[in-house]
This record gives sequence, structure tokens and C-alpha cells, in this order.
Amino acid sequence: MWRALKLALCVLACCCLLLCGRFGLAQSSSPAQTSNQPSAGHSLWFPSGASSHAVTVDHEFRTALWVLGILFVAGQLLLALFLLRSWRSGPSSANSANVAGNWKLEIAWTVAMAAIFLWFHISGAMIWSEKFLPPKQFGQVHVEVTGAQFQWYFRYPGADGVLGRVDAQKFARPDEGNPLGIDPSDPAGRDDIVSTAMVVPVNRVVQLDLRAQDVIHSLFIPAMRFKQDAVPGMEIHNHFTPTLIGEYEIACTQLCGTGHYRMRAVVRVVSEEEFAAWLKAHTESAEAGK
Ligand SMILES: [Cu+2]
Repeated sequence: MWRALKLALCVLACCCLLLCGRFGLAQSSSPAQTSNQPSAGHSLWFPSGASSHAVTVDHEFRTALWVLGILFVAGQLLLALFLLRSWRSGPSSANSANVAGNWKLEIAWTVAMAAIFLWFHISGAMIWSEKFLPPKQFGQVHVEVTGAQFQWYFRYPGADGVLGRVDAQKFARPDEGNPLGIDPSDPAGRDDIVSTAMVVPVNRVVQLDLRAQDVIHSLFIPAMRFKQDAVPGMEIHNHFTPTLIGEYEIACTQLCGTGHYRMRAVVRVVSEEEFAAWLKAHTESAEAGK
């Protein structure tokens, strides 16, 4: 029993060392909040990260994978070891007799597991709050995202900087160019830009207000490590900062109906100048169309 206890403590010490090592690495390499370097992610399932918090999310994911993976493998090895010992000693051996529990081992193991899960809870909550609390930087780009079966719409305020009133039940006419139901009597909505692609400038905070017109949708941008549900009757705020120019896939990750599979879009991250030119061109065409 003592040999098993020593073995378990060794495994636990290795896991703690690994956890400390990973945490130390995170501090020394300092996941830069405005880094222009793509996060490598995981070559098997994550695309390269293209937002400021991608490095932190990937680090958290890899830490969880390694620590819990090692614990899982160690647990299975210990189980196999005990089975082997029991099998070798035979049914008549004293080793096969019933044994009482070891409360010291139970307490040590439980406290160690609780500490590991508490650590993941705290570090995960810190990443979560970073994305949900209002951004610290000024000059963010405001985009309203609306999910409707089976299309994403992205609305930008025009020159007045204010989004017009929306009443989807009263005014939504996709075939007449008003899929969101912008109230025609509200002057603030006359210069609003509605696009089926999200266009954002690089290195600026993108503040998203997520809404849904019919059922629950979920905006997933893998390269930005961004995922957020859009719920009817709610306006959910979230933000990210793109750090690399390029075009990235958007998908809906809530099964929202028979056309769910085609509810895709793109986010185009462009330079500041290109974004200003895009806004100007679309503001002019929005005003001309009203
Ligand atoms: Cu959907």
C-alpha cells in the first residue's frame, strides 16, 4: 500500500511541476495582448489564432489537455498495476483480502484534485471576463450581429454613429432590402450599413452586440477563438481584437433549423484605410437607397 501511495504522490508531484512549468512559461513568454504573431494553436484541430486573446485561450486549452491527459494516463496505469499485482499473487494470497480505506491518501488526492480544478476555474473565469467586460481601449468598432434563419447580418452605424430603431415583426422585408426591420421613420437608421460579411479594421477592438430574430444561433469564428450564442429577446455584448489581416470563416454552431448547415459567413480583417474606404462607399450607397 505504501509503495502505491508513494507512486501516486510522485505522479501528483509531476503534474504539479508540469502545471507550474506551463504557468511559468505563460508568464515568461507573456501572451501579448496586441501581438501580430499568429498563435500556433493546435495543428490537428485549431486554425492559427488571429485575435489578441487567441494566445491565452490556446495556452489554457493546452494546459488542460496536458495536465488532465497525464492524470488520466497515470490513473489507468495505476489501475493496470493493481490488477497485475492481484493477478500475480493469486486468489489465496493475503494481498487479495479486503482492505480498509486509507483516509490520508483519500484526503491528499481530493485536496489535490480540488486545487487543480479551482485553478482551471479561476484562470478560465479571468479569460471569460476579459472578453465580456467592456473593453478598456477606446475607439472600438461597433457592429450589431443578427442571426436569422439562415443568414448572418452585420449592421454598422453610419456617419451619425447611432444605430436606427429595429422592429423585425413590423418592418422586416428581406426581399425589399430591409431584412432586419429597420424602422423607416427613424432618421438614425437611414445611414445604417447592413452587410452579409463582417468587415473590421486590424488591431481595433470590435464591439459586438448579438441578437437573434427567430431562434437561438451561435456566432463562431474559430480563428478569433470567439464563440457566443445569439438569443431572441436578448442583446449580448462581447468583443475581440483582430490582429492579422485576412479572411476568416464564421459558422453558426447552434442547430437552428433545416438550413443550419449553410449559415456561414466571413469576417474580413482589413487595414484602417481599407476599412474607412469600405465604410464610406457603403454609407453613400445606404443613403442613396433610402
Ligand atoms: Cu443558426
